[in-house]
Amino acid sequence: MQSQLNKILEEAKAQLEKARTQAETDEIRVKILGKKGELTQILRGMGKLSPEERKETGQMANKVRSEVENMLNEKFEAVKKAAKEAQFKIEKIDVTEPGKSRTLGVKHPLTITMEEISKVFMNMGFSIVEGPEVETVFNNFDALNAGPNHPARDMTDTFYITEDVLLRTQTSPVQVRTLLKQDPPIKVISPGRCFRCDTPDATHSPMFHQIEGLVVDEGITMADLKGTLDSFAKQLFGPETKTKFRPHHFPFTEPSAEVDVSCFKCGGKGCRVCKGSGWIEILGCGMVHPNVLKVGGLDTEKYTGFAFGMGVERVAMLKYGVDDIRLFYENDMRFINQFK
Ligand code: 2NL
Repeated sequence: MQSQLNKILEEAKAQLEKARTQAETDEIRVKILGKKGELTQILRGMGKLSPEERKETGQMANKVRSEVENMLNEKFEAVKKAAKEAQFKIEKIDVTEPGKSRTLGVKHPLTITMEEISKVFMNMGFSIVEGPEVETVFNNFDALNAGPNHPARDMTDTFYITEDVLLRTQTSPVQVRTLLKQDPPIKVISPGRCFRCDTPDATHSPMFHQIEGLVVDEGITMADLKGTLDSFAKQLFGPETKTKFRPHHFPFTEPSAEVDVSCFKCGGKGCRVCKGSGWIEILGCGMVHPNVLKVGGLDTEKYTGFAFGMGVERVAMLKYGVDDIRLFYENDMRFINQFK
């Protein structure tokens, strides 16, 4: 029996030497110390021995058991530590490595320009209104005093969807919707996309953007129009900017005018940007035609108003020195990324 005990101790030593994982160590523990383990069997069989033998063998068995237990525990801790170290090696992070930089998107130059213009008017108390790009012929033409034979209605200039439905050619129909829906005082701007049947070239695109404005209240005069647009020009192009109102014609306003600003590049001396004239045309405007006010059911003796409209592409091209409108729609990142 004592030689059996020695054999168990030796085998335990040899097997533990080879064990590499916690599971393997556990297997050895069960094989020796488990319910049916080799050492357990021996301890059970001791009842058959004489009292002297039992004492001696018992002491030895206990010694072997505690030695095996110590060895097992030591090995168990060692493989546990090794496993942890291996895991750490896999999960190691080099915090000194340079980070992966992500490229941030930029705003489109037309968005920047549209937001800049909108901000100036918002600071003067205007609200922003939006409307559909697919409009009725009524909102786009009839309501705006463009008679049944007005040239703007021409099939060749307008994308008609049906006889009564079209792609809006300006954002005025949004203001018409406002007139139909809201009582004065009205003070709104309408930025948005517009469509005209134009062949693309350096200054034309069948899809473009406009910002229009409409102010209607009691006692609105041409002086309000001039003051508002002069202040706008100074805020957008700089405090030294001068404005010039030239007589013009639009069906929806009377009187009508076009507004020039003194060249923000040369200050009025004449340069490439203003084509030597010192002035740059920037928008169209006028006092709202009584026929348009009547669409909103307004008493034209009581209420008057002014309106204006400008092309966002034109302003952006002037501001950024872009010489071809088509660059705005090509989404060439080399172009877009210049407007950070
Ligand atoms: C231009 C000229 C303009 C308007 C737009 C307007 C709208 C209503 C009533 C009266 Cl509801 N007028 N809009 C007025 C004058 C000029 O735009 O050259 N745009 C690029």
